Amino acid sequence: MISLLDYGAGNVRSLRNAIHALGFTLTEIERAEDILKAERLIFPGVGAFGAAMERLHRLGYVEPLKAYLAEGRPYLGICIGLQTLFEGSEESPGVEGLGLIPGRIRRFDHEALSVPHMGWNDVRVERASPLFADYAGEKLYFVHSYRAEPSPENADWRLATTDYGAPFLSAVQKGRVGAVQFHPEKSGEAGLRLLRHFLAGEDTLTPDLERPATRAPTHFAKRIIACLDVRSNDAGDLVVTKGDQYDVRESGEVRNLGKPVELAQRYYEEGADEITFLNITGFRDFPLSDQPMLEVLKRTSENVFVPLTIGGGIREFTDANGKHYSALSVADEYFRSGADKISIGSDAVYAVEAYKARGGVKDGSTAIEQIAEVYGNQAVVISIDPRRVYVDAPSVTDHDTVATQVPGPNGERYCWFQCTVKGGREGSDVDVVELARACEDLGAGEILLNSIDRDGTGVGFDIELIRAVREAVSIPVIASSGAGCVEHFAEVFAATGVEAALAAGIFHRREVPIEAVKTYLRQHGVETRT
Ligand code: 1PR
Repeated sequence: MISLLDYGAGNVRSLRNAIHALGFTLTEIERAEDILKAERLIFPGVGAFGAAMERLHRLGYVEPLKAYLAEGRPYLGICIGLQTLFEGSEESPGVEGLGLIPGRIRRFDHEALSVPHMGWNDVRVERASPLFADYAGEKLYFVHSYRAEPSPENADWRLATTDYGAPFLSAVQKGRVGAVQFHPEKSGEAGLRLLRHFLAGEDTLTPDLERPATRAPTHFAKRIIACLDVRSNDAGDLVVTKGDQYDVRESGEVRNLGKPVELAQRYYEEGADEITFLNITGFRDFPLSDQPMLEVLKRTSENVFVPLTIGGGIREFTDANGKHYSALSVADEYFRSGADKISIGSDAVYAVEAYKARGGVKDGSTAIEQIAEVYGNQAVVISIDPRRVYVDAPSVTDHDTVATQVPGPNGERYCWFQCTVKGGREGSDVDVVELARACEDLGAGEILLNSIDRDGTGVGFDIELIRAVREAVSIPVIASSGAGCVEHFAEVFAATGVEAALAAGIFHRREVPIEAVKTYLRQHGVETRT
């Protein structure tokens, strides 16, 4: 009997799906007494350390969980499920953890590194464990801003380490109690194999499973993301579409490049590191009444075991009957349907306009703050739709300008990047640099940086735009819009240092396979997941 400790704070649908896909059945921990009845317990902690501990206390789970762990019964913690085994965390000062492992969790150095550590990295397995019995060095998916450091006090727990700046504990195990910092349910086939070992009961450390300790450094990969812009066509079918500079119609018809669930499955099999769905008419249709889109997400998450992001329409809303929905409740529904991250477009611009008007003060009122508080910063992506505004000189505008190599229509040598809303239909007085900075301050975990000028053109990413944003924030940045060939990916990574690059048209039209992008990048010294 496998029991899942889900305290209702995030998306554990993907873990449930992975367990079902592996042919196992699950029971849910519904009350404190269920914990000591469990035969094998999985705790996929999500969100912040303090919030997780607070919920465990509120539900009366802390004492039975400590008792279960003290008896050394089979346990697999994931992410926060690893961190809560320690005494405490810098993330939530004053909050006690379960205290099974000595030491405290600390934040990554965000001065030196892009934080969260979000993406695919290797693990260095340092002891023999059935969990890693057939691990062949594949990269696994991590997303976290805090980590446990290896120390003499926790040496007897140390199972695997990973380098990000310095080494951190990516897996711990003592007896039958183990935990991993990465997400096996989001780590493709390699993650599923590891999960299967735990589910099948092969969890005791056995001395005959010798694994030579390796000292090789691990390497964090650049991510390649496939993006599906989704909307209803005029016949009412949900289709993947693709625009040129955001115009998705051709001869009056919405372009139809395929069915969302099938395309997402194809990209998973072809090696996409992540898949993003953008509900591009979400700004006008209320997403919670858009059941087909939620269905797409549910069906995709049953068989796709890499991170899924969904955007479009995340904002507060009052329906025709006067019922009010918060942005958080819209996000809740997306997470419940299988999203790992949500992306906010138009509403982020409105939030930053209000934040500027308040003099850059956070008051907890924005969707970014509210969703990040519950689901963690890493779950909140800001999708920016900027457009170039050319000027003759920096002095004519208050906005951050760049000296451009791509002059304007009248030969202008400077431009700023204006944020837009409603899929580029309306401009704002916020530029990309101030938007990115403000959203980072409000608690966003990642920036998805589109470009209306480059979208669908295939002429390459807008390096000047991407560099300006990459330099302004320390959260990960995804370069998007304009990819036309493999060389464009190498160029954007080399010139800007972004963590990920996204494309749509060339993948949908099968002009460039994802694997060709990765092979080319590896040949040019860029680390990717194979
Ligand atoms: O404003 O929170 O409701 O979110 C709406 C979302 O829909 C935003 O993330 C916005 O970027 C997106 N969106 C709105 N209208 C369009 C459109 O195309 N008419 N699509 C749109 C944005 C940009 C990327 C595209 C890349 C790569 N599409 O998603 O995939 O540009 O394309 P390429 O590789 O073919 O060049 P809200």
